[in-house]
Amino acid sequence: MAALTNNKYVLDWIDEQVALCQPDQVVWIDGSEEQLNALRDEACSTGEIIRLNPEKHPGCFLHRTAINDVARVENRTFICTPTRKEAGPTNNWMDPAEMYAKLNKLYKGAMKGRTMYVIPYSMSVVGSPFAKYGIELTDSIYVVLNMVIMTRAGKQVLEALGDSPDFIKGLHAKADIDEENRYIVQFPQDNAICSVNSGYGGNVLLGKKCFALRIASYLGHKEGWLAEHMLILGIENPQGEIRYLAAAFPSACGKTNLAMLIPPEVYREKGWKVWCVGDDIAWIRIGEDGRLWACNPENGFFGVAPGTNVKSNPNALAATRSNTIFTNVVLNTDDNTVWWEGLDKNPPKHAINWKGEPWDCTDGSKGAHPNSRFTAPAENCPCISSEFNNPKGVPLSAIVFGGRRAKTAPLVYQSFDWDHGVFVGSIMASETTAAAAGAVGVVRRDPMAMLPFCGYNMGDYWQHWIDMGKKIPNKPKIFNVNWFRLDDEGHFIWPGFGDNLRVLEWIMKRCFDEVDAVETPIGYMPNPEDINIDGLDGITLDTMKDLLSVDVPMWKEDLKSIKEFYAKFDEFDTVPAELKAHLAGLEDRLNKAE
Ligand code: GTP
Ligand code: SPV
Ligand code: MN
Repeated sequence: MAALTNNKYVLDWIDEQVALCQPDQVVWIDGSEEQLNALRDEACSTGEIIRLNPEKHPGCFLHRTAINDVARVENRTFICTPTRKEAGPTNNWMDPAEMYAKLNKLYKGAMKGRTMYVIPYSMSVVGSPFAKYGIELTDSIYVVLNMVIMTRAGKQVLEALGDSPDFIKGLHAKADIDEENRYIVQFPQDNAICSVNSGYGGNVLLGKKCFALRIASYLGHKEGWLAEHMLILGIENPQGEIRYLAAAFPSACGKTNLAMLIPPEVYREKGWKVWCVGDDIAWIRIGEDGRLWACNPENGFFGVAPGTNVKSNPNALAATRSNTIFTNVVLNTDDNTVWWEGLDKNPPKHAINWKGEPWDCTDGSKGAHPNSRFTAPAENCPCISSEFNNPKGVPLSAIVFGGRRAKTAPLVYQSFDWDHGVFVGSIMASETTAAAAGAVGVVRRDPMAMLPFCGYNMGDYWQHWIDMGKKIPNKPKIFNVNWFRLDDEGHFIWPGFGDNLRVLEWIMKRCFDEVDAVETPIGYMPNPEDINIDGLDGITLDTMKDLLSVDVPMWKEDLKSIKEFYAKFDEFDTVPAELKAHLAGLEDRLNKAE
């Protein structure tokens, strides 16, 4: 097939990868429906994807990954910089030359008998000054079909790139889906990403975590902006004013749900609305007006399926009705539709589980994988923001950090100032989830929800946040939230989901000086009566007092683990002095509070 560009940097690089991987043919993805339909048909004929019920799910497909390949693999993800210091203590590191040698052995001949697809794609709106371009080479039609949903992909990207060398090179080969030889590797200095032996989501959709977070965070550090694991949403109040915030929660901790929330009835009646700008990634720059502006570089949602239902997230559900790819959910063989745990209380009687086996919903096993996902076009979402396609993004009034903590972290608190907010982000901790391979439910430090996604030394990243603060005349205020506090019986105390707007309302009021707060050792907290609990069943002022309490002994326990975490950086001495001072300040205030 003829190349879709004359760009010699692109052509030379592809020639090299073709010589290495030895595909039978090379197919350029132009983005046309005609070409995509042909690929869908081909993938259906080989069983790679299954076409779902065209009435109930027009344009939708199901895909099952290999059972050893269902989540990101953090222990096999590397940042290959010339020195280990540049990657820092929280990333796996290998010398670039050594890693290339290892990878080249795995790529050699890996596409024999297969087709190499060339996917030109753009993160953010094609042609805008804020867009960045990538080319992903892959031997997976599933990857092609996901990338055209998740990014702006096709020949218009090559036209916008022209003859520039400024693009991110991504090479993905499924090879043998061998977990022992699975590698997800970023080479920030080379603008290059290599992925081999996986066919799952974040490991292979290279525009997402690999480019838009790991490589982009490295570029942001060099160029003076931020690439963050954040949702972006707008809250429209009854006066019709829209105020925006961005929020970083670790994987499977509620970004998609918060980004699309439907206000509780008592709010809806008054005219409150929430608009979704993004659900996973934010690129944040300082605007000419001195505020921070955030845009979502993606074009779709790669969302967690389990738990998504008409009540928890009707907007996400609506977004998945058409032109969506489902991965690792249950197939209902009676009507060719999909199901997952938490969708409704009627699991299908005749079904195939995520592993491709006949599934009896009464046998106690899960039908869908806990990290099963939907890939849905952003334009399908009923609450998509009118600013979604504005490459400048939206101005931020607040930045919110949050994690999944059964104890310790209160429902919400506000940092004293920007630097303290950076400290609050740096000490974030959360229980691990099924989004990454490994144990689930273990508390770990996950600064700014970027532990698996920061493309350089995390200490330098914190310093970059501190330095950014000095350059932003109109800084957003910084908060921390926790929707996941448990009672003694192990139930969530806070109802969460749409009701989280009640907390966001307080946050926005703080940003516009419309409500007072109480000063505590950890930050400013709401007066319990200042969170609106109208219309909430079973939540009283006492519940709010409990959710908003600071347990000093527990925080002192946490201090130990924060210190241990910071100590990891001693080797390179990259923890900013500002953060060390804030740690000492927190300890001091906790001591005085006893
Ligand atoms: P990634 O796509 O992995 O980055 O995840 P995410 O941060 O977008 O998480 P998502 O919104 O998909 O939520 C993950 C899980 O948390 C789902 O099972 C949700 O049902 C659950 N969840 C989300 N919001 C809340 C909440 O407010 N309260 C409770 N209790 N659970 C929630
Ligand atoms: C996450 O794990 O944070 C995700 C899913 O958003 S993945 O694309 O697999 O990284
Ligand atoms: Mn994510």
